[in-house]
Amino acid sequence: MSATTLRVMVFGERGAGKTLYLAGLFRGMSVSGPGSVFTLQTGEVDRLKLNRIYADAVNPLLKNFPPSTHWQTEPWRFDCQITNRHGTFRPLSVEYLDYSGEMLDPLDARLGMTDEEIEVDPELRALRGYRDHADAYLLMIDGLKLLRMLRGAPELAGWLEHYLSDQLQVMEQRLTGTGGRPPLHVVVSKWDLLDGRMVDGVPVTLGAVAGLVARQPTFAAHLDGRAQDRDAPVRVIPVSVTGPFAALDEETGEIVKVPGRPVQPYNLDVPFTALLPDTIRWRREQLLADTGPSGEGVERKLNRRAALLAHARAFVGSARGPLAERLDRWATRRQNGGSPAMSIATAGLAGELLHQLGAVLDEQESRSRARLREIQEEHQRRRQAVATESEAITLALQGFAVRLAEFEEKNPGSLLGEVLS
Ligand SMILES: Nc1nc2c(ncn2[C@@H]2O[C@H](COP(=O)(O)OP(=O)(O)O)[C@@H](O)[C@H]2O)c(=O)[nH]1
Ligand SMILES: [Mg+2]
Repeated sequence: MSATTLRVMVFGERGAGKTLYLAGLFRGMSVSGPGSVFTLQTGEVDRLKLNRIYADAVNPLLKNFPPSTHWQTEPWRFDCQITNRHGTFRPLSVEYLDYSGEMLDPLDARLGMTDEEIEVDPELRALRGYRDHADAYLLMIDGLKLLRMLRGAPELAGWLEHYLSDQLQVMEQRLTGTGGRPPLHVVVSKWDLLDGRMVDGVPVTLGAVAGLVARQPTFAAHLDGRAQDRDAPVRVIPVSVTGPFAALDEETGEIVKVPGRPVQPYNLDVPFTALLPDTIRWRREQLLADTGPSGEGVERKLNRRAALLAHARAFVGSARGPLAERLDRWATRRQNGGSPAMSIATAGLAGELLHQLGAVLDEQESRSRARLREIQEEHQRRRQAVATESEAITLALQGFAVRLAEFEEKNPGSLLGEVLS
């Protein structure tokens, strides 16, 4: 168990690539590499399952890719772990809910479910619970479908708008009123099939795809809503688990393995890396907006109080449970009054925490643009020195900020809307 847990609800049609993405993400981040600050760990059974899915997918001797997952709502839980001579630290956990795509439409005739069955199905109930309490959404767009749509397949005309508005509708059903819309990462799968491919004499680029997504009418309205309510940002992130090892068989329209070509994963870590920075920035913005014009003054006053500062620092190392939920609780308690001293103190704690982490993030981003390699080496050295949970989460966050800055620099069109300052 780690100090902070972020819950991610994964949206995507059957076959979009959700499960293989999670298997590839775990595979890539569970082994330490140059520049990595921590590794991902999971329970023994899940580790074996994910390894199996990944191994089958990249095994040239198995002709077919593994079949899609069944009706289930078991989250995959990944712990970020730093191990050194001081001990083992798990500053952050992320839970991904990877369900079968058709669970969002249980009335689909093929499933043959009755109203009654839908009402009582425990898996569907768990899915609704997750929707209401997710800290972030990962919306996967099937890269192969996108390619076919771009090429003008008649059965896919209007598919993107329809698909996006279906998923957004589910997100908008969120029942918990607090906190607004959490970060949304639109992940385009199977990027190996799309990247640079010529369609109508123009190469497919991330900028073009991000623009296309942002122009879909329902999605555009959603982006406007987020900007107006100061909700969390939306990113578009292209990923590939296989790289050139997979290819499109133009005759059958199927994805096939190409033995002999390398497996080269692409950007699998980026959606993971963006989770904590996006959550922190968003909550900080909200908190500052909520406290109004006098908010900064209040915050400054509170910052001078040494006891509060010490509490805020200890918070990162000691608190248990989902980060966003705790911050929500604090913010709501403050808004609802209660004892004035108490509410100011709790607001101050949340504010101070966000302030500290936000400052770490800002500083790291501006530095990382300057000297990536040097910073990675410095992080490696500091990894050895981590002695508390609080140092562990700060270092993990700095690692995320570096990777994210690197990605954003290469992909300037990936951040949609004007939500982040
Ligand atoms: N070319 C390519 N194909 C992929 C990639 N990821 C997944 N696929 C294909 O998409 C299929 C479905 O993936 P899966 O993860 O089971 O989809 P899910 O139903 O969303 O969980 C796989 O069997 C592969 O054929 C990728 O990165 N590149
Ligand atoms: Mg699946």
